[in-house]
Amino acid sequence: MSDLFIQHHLDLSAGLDSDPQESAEWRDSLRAVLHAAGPARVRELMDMLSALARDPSVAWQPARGTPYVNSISPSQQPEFPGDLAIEERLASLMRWNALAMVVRANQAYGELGGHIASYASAADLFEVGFNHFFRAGDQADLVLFQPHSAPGVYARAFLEGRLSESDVAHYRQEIGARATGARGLSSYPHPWLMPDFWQFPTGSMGLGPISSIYHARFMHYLQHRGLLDTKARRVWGVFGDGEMDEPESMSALTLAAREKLDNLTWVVNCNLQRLDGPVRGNGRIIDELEALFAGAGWRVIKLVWGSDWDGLFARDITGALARVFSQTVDGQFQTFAAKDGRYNREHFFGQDPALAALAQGLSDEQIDRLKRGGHDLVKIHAAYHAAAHTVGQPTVILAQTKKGYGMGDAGQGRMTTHQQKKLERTDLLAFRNRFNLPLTDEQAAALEFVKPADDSPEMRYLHARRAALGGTLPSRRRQADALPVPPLAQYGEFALKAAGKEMSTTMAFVRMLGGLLKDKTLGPRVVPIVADEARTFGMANLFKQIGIYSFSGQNYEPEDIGSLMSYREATNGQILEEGISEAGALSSWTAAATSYSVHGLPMMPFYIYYSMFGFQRVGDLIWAAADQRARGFLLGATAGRTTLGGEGLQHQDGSSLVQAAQIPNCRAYDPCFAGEFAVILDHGMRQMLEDQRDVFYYVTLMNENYAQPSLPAGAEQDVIRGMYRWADMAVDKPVAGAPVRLLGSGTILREVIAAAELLRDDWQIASEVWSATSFSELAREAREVERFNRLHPDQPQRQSHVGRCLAGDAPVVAASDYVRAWPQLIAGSFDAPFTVLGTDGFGRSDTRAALRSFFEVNRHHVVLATLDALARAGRIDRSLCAQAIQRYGIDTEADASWNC
Ligand SMILES: Cc1ncc(C[n+]2csc(CCOP(=O)(O)OP(=O)(O)O)c2C)c(N)n1
Repeated sequence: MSDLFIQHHLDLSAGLDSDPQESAEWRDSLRAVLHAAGPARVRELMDMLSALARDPSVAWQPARGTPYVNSISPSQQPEFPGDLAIEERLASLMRWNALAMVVRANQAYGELGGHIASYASAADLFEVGFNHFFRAGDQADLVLFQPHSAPGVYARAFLEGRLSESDVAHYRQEIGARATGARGLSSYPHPWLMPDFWQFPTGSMGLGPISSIYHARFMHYLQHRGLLDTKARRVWGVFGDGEMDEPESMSALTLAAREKLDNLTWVVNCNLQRLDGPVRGNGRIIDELEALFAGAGWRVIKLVWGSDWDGLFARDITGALARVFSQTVDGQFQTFAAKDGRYNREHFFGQDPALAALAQGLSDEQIDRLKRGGHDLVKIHAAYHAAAHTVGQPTVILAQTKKGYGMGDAGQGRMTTHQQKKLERTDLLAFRNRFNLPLTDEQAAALEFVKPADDSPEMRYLHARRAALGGTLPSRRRQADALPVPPLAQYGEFALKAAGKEMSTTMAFVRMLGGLLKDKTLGPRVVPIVADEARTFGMANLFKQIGIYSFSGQNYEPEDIGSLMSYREATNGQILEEGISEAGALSSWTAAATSYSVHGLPMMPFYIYYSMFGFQRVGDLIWAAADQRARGFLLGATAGRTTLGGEGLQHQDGSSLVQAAQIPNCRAYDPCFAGEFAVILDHGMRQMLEDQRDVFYYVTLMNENYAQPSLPAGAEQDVIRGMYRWADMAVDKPVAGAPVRLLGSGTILREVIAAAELLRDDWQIASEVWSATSFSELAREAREVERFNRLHPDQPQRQSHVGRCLAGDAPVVAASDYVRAWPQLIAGSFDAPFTVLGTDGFGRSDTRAALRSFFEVNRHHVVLATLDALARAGRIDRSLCAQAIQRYGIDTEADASWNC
């Protein structure tokens, strides 16, 4: 037991001790046990005593938090296994090249932006990982980097020879770089933009942290299901202390501890600052995070002070340091970081005579150079080493650093440092001096990149360390072995040839999923994911059949054990039941959907959820998954504003498809019939698993039961393209000339079909009925065709699928269960007049029929809209509209408050 801890205790209890002599006896006894029997015995005794003290009559509670010192004492530090001097030189080179990259880009184009100060604070944390821990190759670790420290990662890749000088000179110039033959470097980690390099998109704060937890969990899942040996691999995440404020960062901490994710280490770079100012100016972020993480069940390693402080602590027999630290808030620590040695002597050490005495042997320069823990390679190594050897718990390392470390007056600890991206000549020279960089004044002022000769000790060391750790990183695998998809007939025949059988598309999906799970090759790779809605979607039978994944199996007898559908958790369970966490479920989905790349093992995740709680709720996570080139299915169940009757405003989804359409590699579909869904499912799996396309699918599923027709012969290709001709409603003597064209999507197709029948029977108007399975796919192709035609006026003009289907001037009327913007995606892609009905506005709770009438998307409104379109086109007399209003009892003064 260190004197420091005892002193800290004495400080805290000073004046509160009712019997100091008795206290001293207890303290001495404990100390004696420690010396005689060691720490394990102390822990035993403490466990026993604290159990006794927790008796309700005593009501003892442990104090939260530990002193503001390192969790690992000098005596516990393993010997540093590297060459400290070389590593420090390398870290200095990384710092310089990263800084030069940002400043150069901004000298050339002031608008490019970039960050220097964050990596300046994180460089040592990154470097120890790169030199000693982050493994690459077959047993690669997963490393998530703080996004705005990307220049540091590029700087390393430059020294490693993976990026050329021209590449790093084109930081944030991805488009311009092409003309020069260089590779432009993306601002932040974006696998979409640098698919061989970045693995994990972390640019949106909070998503890296939550994602890292679910990646670590998914590695356990693969291990426990016997699919892949991931035992030796770890997940490392280096994040900011400000980033910990994001709800996503914190939301899965308990899951990580509950699932004993000892393959997970977070390094939180506590530079005490975020963008605008201090993270906790009036408190201490390290204390706050310590309590949070420890409370959630993580091992917390505080890495607060560097080795230079060890001697000060050893000499500090009065405990003055711990006392002063306990009274110093982060805002003040930041000021100390921004000021020089002289100021710190006066204002930090000068606070207490005992401290002033401690500082007496130090020059101002030495005081200035006293390192915080996160800048000390030896201490960082000790912390990482401890984390990597922790069993049964995830670990967080809370590393105290200085933001803008080494930037001197230009940035260290400054309020404005986050956005500092231009440095004056004097600042550059000062930085050069501070880190002993081999640059002349002119070279430094010209921001020359530094790369030592290949046979220099630094470069040989750098390469040797990476070779020992399996290769370079980050490095992303683009493809994996193709996974064969079973023939659709094997599991989807019932849907293709439904012949009027009544079911919902959700039921059809669940049945197809059951079939896929039985396939010997694909079955084990299927990952069904739910966020506490499996019963809602009729999937409860899967609980027993394939089990719910639980790393600890099932240690209780489920209440429904006798039933066919009993709740079954199992170590090798296949379903990921994420509880009520859409963010968690989406993160799991992403882990599975990128397994082909991260693990070389393609998986096929199906995350089925309340569609309203998808793009709207976790849209940014979906965007990041898209960036990460995820491959899998998102199934927006209970879809549609009027199809999920009853549930009302918060639940009824009228917009997901439009949001999905904005994601470039998302293929969004709104099928009405089970047969259409089957074709989309088959096509999607082939695209992703066999052809290895970096796309994912969003498909709506309905909870409405209706008769499912067989899919018309030969419709498959057009289902995928986005529309196919469902039926022709012919009339002997049509009153409006050529048939009008009616488009329906999702369940509203059924209203459109009914409207076509009314047009035929009541108005002798012929129509073509088209099932529009995907307005976004139609629009995507139409855009491509339009662009080609515009840019190639001298070549034969092309025609898009939608242009072909809707050629001519027959009016087109479209209706869906989504906002008008969904069908309007194809507006402009054909010449005929276009009328769109949709469900814009807030939802209401009522029956489907009432809702469809209210939102004016039912068959009567489709008929009226068609008559109106024909009248506007001069094909029929306008009086027919009034007749229709009367005939169908349409309330012309109805509440239209949906259009608020
Ligand atoms: C969701 C989201 N919100 C805001 C930002 C903009 N942003 C980038 S870095 C940053 C501050 C980060 O502070 P911290 O996590 O403490 O890291 P530091 O740069 O201090 O190391 C902010 C607000 C972002 N990238 N993502």
